[in-house]
Amino acid sequence: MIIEHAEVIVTSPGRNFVTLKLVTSDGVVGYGDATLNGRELAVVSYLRDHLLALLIGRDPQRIEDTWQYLYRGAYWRGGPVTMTAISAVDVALWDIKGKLAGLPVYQLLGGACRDGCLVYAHAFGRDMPELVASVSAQLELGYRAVRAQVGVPQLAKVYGVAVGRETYEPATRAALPDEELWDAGAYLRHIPPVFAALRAQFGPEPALLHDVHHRLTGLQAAQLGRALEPHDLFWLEDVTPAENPDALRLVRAHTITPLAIGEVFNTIWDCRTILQDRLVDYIRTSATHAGGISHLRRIFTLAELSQIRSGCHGATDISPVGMAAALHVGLAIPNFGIQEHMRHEPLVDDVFPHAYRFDDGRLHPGDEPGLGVALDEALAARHPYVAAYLPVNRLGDGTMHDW
Ligand code: CS2
Ligand code: MG
Repeated sequence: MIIEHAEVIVTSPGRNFVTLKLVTSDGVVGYGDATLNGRELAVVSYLRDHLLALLIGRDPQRIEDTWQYLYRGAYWRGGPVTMTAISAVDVALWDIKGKLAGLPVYQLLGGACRDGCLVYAHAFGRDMPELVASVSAQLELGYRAVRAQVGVPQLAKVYGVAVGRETYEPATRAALPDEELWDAGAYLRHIPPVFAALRAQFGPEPALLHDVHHRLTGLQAAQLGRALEPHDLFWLEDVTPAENPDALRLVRAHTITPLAIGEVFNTIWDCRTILQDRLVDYIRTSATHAGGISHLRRIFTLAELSQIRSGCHGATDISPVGMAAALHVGLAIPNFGIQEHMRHEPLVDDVFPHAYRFDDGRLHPGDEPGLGVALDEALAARHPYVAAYLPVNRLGDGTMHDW
């Protein structure tokens, strides 16, 4: 049996998704998520112009060899575009292997270590009343963990808070990125009372998370972590830009607030220092951007040595294929922590019918052979790609900052 057909399907049911489809000579189909928010077409080209021809004729069951062939064979290695493309190939091959075995992928990974994967939902509000209502709504849906993002009075727009729409979708369909303004001082003054109010409202039970989204210096993050300690957050995410582990070292030295980082990491080598030096409590790498299922397992195994748990990225720009891959890994590893579950719009679920199900605050990947996700190609074709960019962030004096 060989890989006989390979194609990249780009669709935009409300937001852009890139999906790799592999078909074996026996007609078995495998899907991989190749979505890189704001830079989708770079991955499409990497796959279509450089990788697909290399896959035709290969044995689809040689997953690791294919991973190594594509990773070491490129010479130029790592980074989001290359690794998202390789991740999609890896996930599609695991999908095929599960279908060939008649087993869900998690069974191929050693079977379930838990009944389901604890997930966290997104809540946001421009102000406290809206945020409280949003957190309540997620708790009423059955979530036991909720990420809370809130507007900052001095800032017109802030990460994680939708303005003028029901759901938050950071990538805007426009010819140029949206520009946002950032004021760390205003943010640092505003956030601790917000979580004091959330704890007063909801008590100690719900797991509350917050995403700083790469914007603080080490010292600012240490100040925030320490100020939030009385409110017992499940985690504070991306407190500093992920590429600087020394900033995290400073944060670690000053606060016991749990830290999570890694959604922008693309290989185990990106994660190595922060895992070996225990600079975080959760690692957020995803199957879509960090080397697929094969590599995600390696990252979580290294994390396990430092008692660090998984906290996979699961925003709406991780497609249902990528979400399913994360859930199969999450069900099968001993050091699962939590899975982000930013729900897709119904139309996305129609384009990507899937077996994973929400129940009692957890997601289970289902027991269909492979990943348990399909792609309705006719419906996908009705929603062509639309150029979209993630916002950029500037300080008050115009200086570019991390978004
Ligand atoms: C965020 C994402 O979900 C998260 O934790 O960091 O919304 C992130 O901004 C997007 O995935 C970027 O495409
Ligand atoms: Mg994040």
